[in-house]
Amino acid sequence: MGRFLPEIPHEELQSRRKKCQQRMEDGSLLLLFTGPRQILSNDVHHRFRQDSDFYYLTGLPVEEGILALSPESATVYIKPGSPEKETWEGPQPDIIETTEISGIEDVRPWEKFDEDLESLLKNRSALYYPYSFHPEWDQKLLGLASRLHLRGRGGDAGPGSILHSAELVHELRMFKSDWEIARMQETAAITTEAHMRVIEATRPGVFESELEGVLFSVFRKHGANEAYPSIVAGGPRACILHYIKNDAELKEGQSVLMDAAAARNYIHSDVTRCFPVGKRFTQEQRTIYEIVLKSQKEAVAATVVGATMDLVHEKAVSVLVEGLRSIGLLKGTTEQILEEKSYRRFYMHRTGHWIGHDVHDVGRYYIEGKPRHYEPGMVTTVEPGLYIPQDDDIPAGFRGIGIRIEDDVVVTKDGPLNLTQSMPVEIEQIEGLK
Ligand SMILES: [Mn+2]
Repeated sequence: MGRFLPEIPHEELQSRRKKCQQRMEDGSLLLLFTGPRQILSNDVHHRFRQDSDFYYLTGLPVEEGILALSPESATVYIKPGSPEKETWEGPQPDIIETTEISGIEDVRPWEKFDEDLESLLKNRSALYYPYSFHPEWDQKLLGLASRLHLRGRGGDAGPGSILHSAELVHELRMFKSDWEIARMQETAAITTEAHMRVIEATRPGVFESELEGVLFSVFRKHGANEAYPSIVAGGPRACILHYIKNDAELKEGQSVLMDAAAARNYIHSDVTRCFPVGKRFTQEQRTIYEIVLKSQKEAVAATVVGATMDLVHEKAVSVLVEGLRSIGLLKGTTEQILEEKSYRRFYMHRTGHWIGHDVHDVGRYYIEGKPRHYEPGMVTTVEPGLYIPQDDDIPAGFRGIGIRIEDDVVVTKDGPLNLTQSMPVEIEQIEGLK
């Protein structure tokens, strides 16, 4: 093996491509493109982030590549590196290395794509591609497809229909293989280690940014990166759902909401834990924490074959509502509260989302307008929370408390498999780390 270690075994990639090919219409073609490099500022780019669909089917890190998949064949076009590019950016896979990484035998240089394009599109029953994602490809593909139709007298035609590649690839990506679940377990373990290091390092006077640095050092130690911008929110900032400034000083008596997780080779975790800045939660923080924990446990237990995202959400909401009624923050009957949705003052987001090669993973949540039933191999987050506003009608001790507890759960035929179950979640466990 040469300069590149494949990140995904060939058998795994081949099984994904085969499943994709079996879902394609006879005589159709799928085209996928690498993601464009994003600019950070001026002429400096972000770290390259591969297109998830392209990576899922090829395992290739190349910045300029095209996958052409028909029900019978797979071809990859790549721009091999030049000595000059390699001086600046290091080794780029050549034709042979591209085969070694992807297991795809037919690898061609980028320039060949323009030559091949007409024969690739001609007389196809359908073309699947991520339309309106790359305007330059839209122009090229739609332009040629339409010219082929105009030349119909010669006996040829363009693709009969154009379908979004999501129809094919995203549906496959929803169902995780055993190999993917094992990788998700690894990122969950890295995430667990990072959270525990942060909880140990938290004390009054520490800044949120320092804790973010602790997370990052654990992620990088394991060759991972942050799966999304980490949220390290002390005190009332926990009620800002997408707080990512992470620049404030932590004070005794506050709790921290940390929504942060690792991703490695485009396999993501998404985990939230809450912990006190000092040694112990306050009584009010503890009260809110216990309500959210009960809700989260029941929602995880409800993540079973045949359930739906909506059912799990309703389960989580019902426990939160009972808890808020018991401490007087919500008044009225449960039915009224659910009917009027007055709980949304304290719980305004959904309870879960798919997770995988994207942190908010692809795949439909509804089929023909109805919530989709859980099937084995689907992976979802379960993340109820409560966010108590700093309003005059709220008892002082509860104002500004924000608690969310989030784990990643695999639906299996034997019940929910919580990938982050080894992470401390009970109050005693969390306070025990301090
Ligand atoms: Mn999440």
